[in-house]
Amino acid sequence: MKKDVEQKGRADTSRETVAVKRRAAELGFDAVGIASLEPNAHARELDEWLDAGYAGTMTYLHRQAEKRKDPARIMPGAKVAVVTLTNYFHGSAHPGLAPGVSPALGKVAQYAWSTDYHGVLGRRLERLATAVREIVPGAKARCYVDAGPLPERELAQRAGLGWIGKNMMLIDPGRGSFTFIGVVLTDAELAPDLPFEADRCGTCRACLDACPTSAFVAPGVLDARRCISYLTIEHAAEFGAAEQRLVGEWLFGCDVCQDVCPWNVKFARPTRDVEFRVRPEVAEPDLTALLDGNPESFQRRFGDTPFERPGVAGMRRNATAVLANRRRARP
Ligand code: B12
Ligand code: SF4
Ligand code: SF4
Repeated sequence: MKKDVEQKGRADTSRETVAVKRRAAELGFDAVGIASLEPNAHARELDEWLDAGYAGTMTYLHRQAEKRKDPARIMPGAKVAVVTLTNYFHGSAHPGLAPGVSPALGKVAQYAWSTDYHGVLGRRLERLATAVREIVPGAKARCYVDAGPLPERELAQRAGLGWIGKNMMLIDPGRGSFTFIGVVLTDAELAPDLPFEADRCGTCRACLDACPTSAFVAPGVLDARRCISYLTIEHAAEFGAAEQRLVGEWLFGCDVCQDVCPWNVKFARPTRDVEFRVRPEVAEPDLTALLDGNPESFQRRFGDTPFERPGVAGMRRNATAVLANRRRARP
């Protein structure tokens, strides 16, 4: 009798798991997997990374460390993470920025070329959480995208969605790494997938060699203080002279360690997701307009875009740096 109940439990679990995954596909997620929530096997790497000071001014990473190391503590009673990937690749990079075409335009990382993904994915994940509650009556479900104390890449690897490359990105073998990760934590008994154990980087080291600021201190170890993405988005202060030079041509974020990755070159395909349609005013913004630093016009133009994170002062700092670097580079 007990065996029957156990077997029925397993059958229901897999039926419910299939239903949740099907709903994720209907909602527009490109890939979905289920991760178990045992303590993070790479907790030591996180401690070493934080102790080395590589997080710079991102002090929230220190505060969140204990939960990141033990994701079951994030939501009381949570048993699994439903982990999703959403492709944001837009294909050919920066058409307007060919040399000499328009010196007044800024270079922006692809993930920021459209409306802020936190809002778009947040709404989709809310719908997925509602679906989990419907499919497993009585279940609790909470969603996270980028903002919570979750080890998102680690959970995606555990959910079988890809491996963590030498550039630290989660790489899906069929799509590359230009993807957002979004997570629903739940106490529903869904069946975990097998982790993605293979490391498909092999002997390649293209990302490590291409990084314009030599920000990788070792494969898979990034000193964020030298990373252009950190400097232009997260760094909470004005630039010193050395920092200003490090950002080079990049106004916001950086894609170099992804652009050179053979898994992106071969497998990344442009998204057809209408909610991630390219907005020219964020994909290639006018640098001189950012210099004026007017909070009202900034809010009107960029209030619903990723530029909100550094804000009007941060974007003015970045634009000043790019223009200074261009002046220096002129013969
Ligand atoms: C802080 C942060 C940053 C910082 C620090 C980046 C870094 N490499 O740590 C800065 C501002 C520099 C940054 C930049 C970018 N970021 Co960011 N960032 C985050 C954030 C909020 C936390 C990451 C973190 O905890 N870093 C600390 C390090 C130590 O932890 P970790 O990256 O999780 O690494 C773990 C694993 O590597 C594991 N580990 C170590 N060794 C091994 C070995 C094996 C075999 C395995 C399995 C695991 C493993 O241990 C580590 C600790 O748990 C996450 C969202 C989140 N909540 O996770 C987004 C996130 C990682 N960022 C993202 C993106 C898109 C970017 C950029 C591409 C944006 C851009 N174009 O400018 C760049 C990429 C730079 C790069 N090469 O990493 C995406 C990545 C999606 C993906 N497919 O991987 C995330 C997941 C946000 C999201 N929800 O989509 N980011
Ligand atoms: S995002 Fe740019 S600066 Fe940062 S590690 Fe990658 S290539 Fe280097
Ligand atoms: S560029 Fe090469 S080493 Fe770097 S993440 Fe891609 S496959 Fe791995």
